[in-house]
Amino acid sequence: MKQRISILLILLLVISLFAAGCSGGEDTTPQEPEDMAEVQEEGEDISQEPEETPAPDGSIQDEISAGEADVEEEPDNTQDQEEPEAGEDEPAQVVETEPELVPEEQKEEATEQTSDEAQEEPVVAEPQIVQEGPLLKVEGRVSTPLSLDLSQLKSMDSLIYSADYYWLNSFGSTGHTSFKGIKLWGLLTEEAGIGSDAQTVRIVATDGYEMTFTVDQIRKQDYIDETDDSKKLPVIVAWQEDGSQYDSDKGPPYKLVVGQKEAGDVNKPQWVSNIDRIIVE
Ligand SMILES: Nc1nc2c(c(=O)[nH]1)N[C@H]1C(S)=C(S)[C@@H](COP(=O)(O)O)O[C@H]1N2
Ligand SMILES: [Mo]
Repeated sequence: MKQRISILLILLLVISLFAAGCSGGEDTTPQEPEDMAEVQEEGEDISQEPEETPAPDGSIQDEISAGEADVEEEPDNTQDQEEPEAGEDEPAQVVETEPELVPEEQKEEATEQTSDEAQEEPVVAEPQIVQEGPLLKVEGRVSTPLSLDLSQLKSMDSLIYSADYYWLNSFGSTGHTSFKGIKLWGLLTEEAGIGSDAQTVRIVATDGYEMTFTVDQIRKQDYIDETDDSKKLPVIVAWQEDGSQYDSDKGPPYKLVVGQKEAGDVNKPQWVSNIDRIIVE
C-alpha cells in the first residue's frame, strides 16, 4: 500500500510540476489582456506596467527632473499639461501628482493675471482719454457741434486771450478782474463753423442762468474798459480768474466774460458762470 501511495504521490508531483512549468512559461510573456488581469489579481508588481517600467539606469528620474525644471522655468506653459515627456512618464505616480499641482497654482495665477489684464484694459484706456473737467458744448446752427474739455480748450493756442476786464454791476460796485480763456468768436468760426444764417448766441449755465447775445455782439472785438481807453476787449470763455483755475467740482469751469459797450454799461450781470452749453440760433 505504501508503495502505491508513494507512486501516486510522485505521479501527482510530476503532474503538478509539469503544470507549473507550463503556466510559468506563459507568465513571462503576459501580452493577453486576460493574462494581465490574472497577473494583476495576483498582485504581482513586476507586471503592472511591464513595458513602461523605467530602465534601471534611472533615466525616468532624469526625465522627471527635466519635467519639473521645465515647469518652473516656463510658468506660462500652463497648457502644456500634455507635455510629451510627462505623457511618457505617466506610469510614475510622482509625475502624475506633482505636475498637476504646480500647473494648478500657475493656472490660478494665470487666470488672475488674465482677468486683471481684462479689468485693467478699460482702466488703462480711460486715463488715455482723461477728460479735464466738465465738457463745454457748442450746438445749434454750427457745422461742427463741439464738446470740449479744458485740455482741448487750452490747446487752442491762437484763440487764447488774457486781460483785465473792468466790471460794473447793477448795484454800482466796480472792479477789475483778470481772466484767461479763449475768444468765443474764434471758437465759433474756426472750430464750430457757425452758420451764416445764425442770429443769436445763447450762453446757458448749469444753474439755468442764461444770457442771449446777438451774433454781432459776439463778433465784436472792441469792448471797452471805461477806466482805460487803450483796451479793446473780445468776448471770452474764461477758465482762469485772477490766476486761479475754476474748481471743476463746483461746476463747469467756464465763465463768459464781456467788456463794456460804452461807459456806464452794467456788464457784470452778463458774465455767465458755469457754462454748460452755447447754443447758436
Ligand atoms: N450761472 C450764473 N451766472 C451768473 C449769475 C447766476 O446767477 N448764475 N448771476 C449773474 C449776476 S446777476 C452777477 S451780478 C454776476 C455775479 O458775479 P459773481 O458771482 O462773480 O459775483 O454773475 C452773473 N452770472
Ligand atoms: Mo447781479
